[in-house]
Amino acid sequence: MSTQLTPEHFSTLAQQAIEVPSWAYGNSGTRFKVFSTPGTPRNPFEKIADAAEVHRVTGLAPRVALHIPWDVVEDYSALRAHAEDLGVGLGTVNSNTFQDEDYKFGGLTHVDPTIRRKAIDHHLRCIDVMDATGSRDLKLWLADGSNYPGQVDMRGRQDRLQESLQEIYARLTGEQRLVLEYKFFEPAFYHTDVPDWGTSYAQVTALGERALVCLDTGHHAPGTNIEFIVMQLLRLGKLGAFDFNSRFYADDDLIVGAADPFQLFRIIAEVVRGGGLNNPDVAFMLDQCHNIEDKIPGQIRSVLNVQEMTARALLLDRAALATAEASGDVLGANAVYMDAFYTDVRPALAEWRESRGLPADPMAAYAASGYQQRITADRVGGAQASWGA
Ligand code: PSV
Ligand code: MN
Ligand code: MN
Repeated sequence: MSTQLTPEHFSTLAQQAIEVPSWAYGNSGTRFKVFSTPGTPRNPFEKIADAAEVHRVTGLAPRVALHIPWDVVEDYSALRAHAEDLGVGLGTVNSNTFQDEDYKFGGLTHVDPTIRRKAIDHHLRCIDVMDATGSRDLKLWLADGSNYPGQVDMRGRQDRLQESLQEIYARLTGEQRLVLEYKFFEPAFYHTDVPDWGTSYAQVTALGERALVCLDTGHHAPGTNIEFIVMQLLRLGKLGAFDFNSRFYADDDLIVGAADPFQLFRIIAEVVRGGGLNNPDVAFMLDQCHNIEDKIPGQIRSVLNVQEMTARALLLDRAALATAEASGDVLGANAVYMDAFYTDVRPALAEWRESRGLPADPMAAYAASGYQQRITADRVGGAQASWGA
């Protein structure tokens, strides 16, 4: 049994890239209260600046995802240049068809062709944004669904969804991809039009190769074996992206690895097993909201948690595991698995960071940098972000 990180492990870890969401830096909360944080960004340019801090102290977060219309700016090339000046790039463009009165009964699935047209056009505009930002992925998450049995014809909505997606997919060019995120409930409470990985898989498979599934770790019923889904989607070549976060109850959007580090370990172990680690076809992204904690340190903690669980997953002794599995050694196999999970890799990672010119303790380095004090003094009237109800 080896529980030492090797140079090979470190070179794998050096390639890791985790995209951070622009909306994590804005104020967020629940339907009860949105608490404001001093220094909150007032525009997308300031969100990018905050995200660049996360990358500066961790070397882990080279791209920032946008949400349209939350991150609408006049000149996306200027936003891109601003990001690049700060050492980061712009990543996934997330479409938003859930905050407009017209979408009360759905967008891409709506029974009324004029509303459907509006929702499709929004996505076509998102692709225009991608052209300007150099983003590869368009991510769709649909709030579409219904609250009462009989309220809608679920079958008709699947058909209309496919038609709408066909039109959006046809507009993609070059390396651009479409990733379709599923969620089992909320805001709709009876049925959701893309509730599970199977529906997302069926919809994207009908589109083509550059359409894939996005798995948000918070979007499953409690008790779901998420790592099984990860395994299956990798096996099928259809896992396009992760939205990482953690949850105690529903779509809590808490810091990834905070609620259940073992689950994060199990997920990343399957990613490694399935060839999805540092594989450009599988985008690692955070989708989180920091309701009460400071946002930039919240994001730093998050990417470090992913790095830490990746290191532990890399320690899994695959040969010993395979031997135990093949011989029906139930407890032996489980012991091999747990040895990797229980290994404390933090001191080794700290030392390795320093050897690469990064701070051994990125949380402490950010706290000592004075950045938080500067933005608190400079920015007044920060934006209420995004999501939280
Ligand atoms: C929806 O719950 C979701 O997970 C989708 O990814 C959205 O784009 C994101 O949250 C932010 O609202
Ligand atoms: Mn998500
Ligand atoms: Mn969510």
